[in-house]
Amino acid sequence: MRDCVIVKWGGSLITDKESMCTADIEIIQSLAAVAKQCLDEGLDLILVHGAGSFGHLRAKHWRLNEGLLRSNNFNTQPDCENQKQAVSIVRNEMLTLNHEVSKALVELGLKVSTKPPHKWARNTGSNFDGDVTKTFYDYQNSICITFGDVVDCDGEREFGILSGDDLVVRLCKDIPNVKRLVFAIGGVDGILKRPPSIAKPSDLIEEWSSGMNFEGVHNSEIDVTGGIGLKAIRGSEVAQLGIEVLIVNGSHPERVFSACIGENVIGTRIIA
Ligand code: IP8
Repeated sequence: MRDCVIVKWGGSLITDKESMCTADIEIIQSLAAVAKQCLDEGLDLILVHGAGSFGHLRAKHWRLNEGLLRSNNFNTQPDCENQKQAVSIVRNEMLTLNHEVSKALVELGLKVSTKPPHKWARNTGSNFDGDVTKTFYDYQNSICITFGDVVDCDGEREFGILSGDDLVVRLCKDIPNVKRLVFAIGGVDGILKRPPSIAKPSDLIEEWSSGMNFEGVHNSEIDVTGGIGLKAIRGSEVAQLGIEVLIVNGSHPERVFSACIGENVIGTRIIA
């Protein structure tokens, strides 16, 4: 059996986070080329991508991460009047971003198979409900892609945000031949000792385990999910399964490739 690598392309890496629904096509194409190189190396690859400016901005405005809020006065938007409309708009925005991702892979001659979470998953957190093995039945024949999404939830919440960082944990648990998990993030080389704005190269934490302090970027004005902190926590859950976990700067595609094939690379390795 071939080794499988789960790769998460961060939303802030593949989109311009400040500007609503703007994909960074150049980065997406460079990462797609890395995906092809990985297949050429004989790896199976499952791709998970974040939302960036395609999901977070509107999800934040409508507080979709809190579920249905019956007694709240929201400022309406020209194209959206209530939370339920926002749910379907964000789902469509995610499909639009996914289309850009899929297109870049297909243009390189790769076969892709997209699994939008709102069609197969329920509830949030890495323990969400959904049959991963059945849904990803074809991961050895094509690049299966999934992404952070708004999913239906039980009870009065009705809906919530399932982050790509939660999806990767379940993929690592349920797909039998996963060898490593690679987070390709935007703007930083990995987990840093000091805030990214003042950090020097020597502030990169090369090996991180839970309990170690760090300063991360989590723009809570924009993000409805957990930024680097959530990646660190989820990464350490995965490391405990005996799977290698790396966080690398996705603006350097060659680092993403090295991480995927298990070479030494600039970045943070998460250990159990
Ligand atoms: O960027 C968030 O997914 P993430 C999904 O992987 C939405 O945390 C719709 C905001």
